[in-house]
Amino acid sequence: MEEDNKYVDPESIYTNIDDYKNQPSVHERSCQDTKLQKRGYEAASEGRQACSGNPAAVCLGLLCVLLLAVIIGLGIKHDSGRDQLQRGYDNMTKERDRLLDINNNLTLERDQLQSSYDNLTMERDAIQQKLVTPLFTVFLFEERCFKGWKKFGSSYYYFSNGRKNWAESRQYCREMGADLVIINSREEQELIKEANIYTWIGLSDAQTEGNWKWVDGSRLTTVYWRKGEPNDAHKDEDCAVYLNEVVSLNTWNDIPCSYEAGWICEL
Ligand code: MAN
Ligand code: CA
Repeated sequence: MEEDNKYVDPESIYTNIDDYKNQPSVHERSCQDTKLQKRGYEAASEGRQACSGNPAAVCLGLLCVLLLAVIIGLGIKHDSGRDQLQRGYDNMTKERDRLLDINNNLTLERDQLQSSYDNLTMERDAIQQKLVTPLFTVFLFEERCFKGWKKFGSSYYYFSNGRKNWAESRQYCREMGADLVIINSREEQELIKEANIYTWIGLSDAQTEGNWKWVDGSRLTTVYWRKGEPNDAHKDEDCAVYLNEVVSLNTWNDIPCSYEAGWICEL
């Protein structure tokens, strides 16, 4: 029975008005209750209900914890995403460097190949010049021999049938890989006796009057002018012909280059 009376209405403990006036607010009382609870007061059960039973505070606390968890979670996620990006970036950088290396190697190989190719081309050209060209030239010589070319010494000679002016005659020879005949020996001078009466030779002073030069630019070594020639008659005789009508070996005359005559090519 006494057990039941242990609970005392908190307000009944204030015995006078001052005490009543000084009575704590509801909250203060609630905390007093807590204190009482701590002291093992029997009203602990009610006090517990009043303090821990504040749902707003609990919810706020829980919300804070949840928010904290979310923030930490997001932070971790953000960190892992950033790490992933960093790893991706690192991998890309490595891959780029690897590709740059490959590119450099390929460039080097290409340059080496180009260099080898250039060298081979040069070697081929050298071999061609040493071997193929002379063979081809000999073949052409043989062909030409059949068509009126005559071998004498180390040269081949072509005696024309038709007539052309000096420039056209020379052009004909050049198209055959030859040029108008250059006479620099008595033997050559004698050989040409077989030619037609008027035959162009590769001698001209068209560039500078009186300065006779062979078509290869060389000066005269042996001279076989007719007596009184060259006389540049009418001031327009700049090309030399071989005049085959005379018995003498001195057969050259200068005449206008526009005349038409036979010609001799030498190769
Ligand atoms: C004569 C001489 C030569 C000249 C010819 C031109 O034969 O005067 O020197 O070249 O005429 O036809
Ligand atoms: Ca003359």
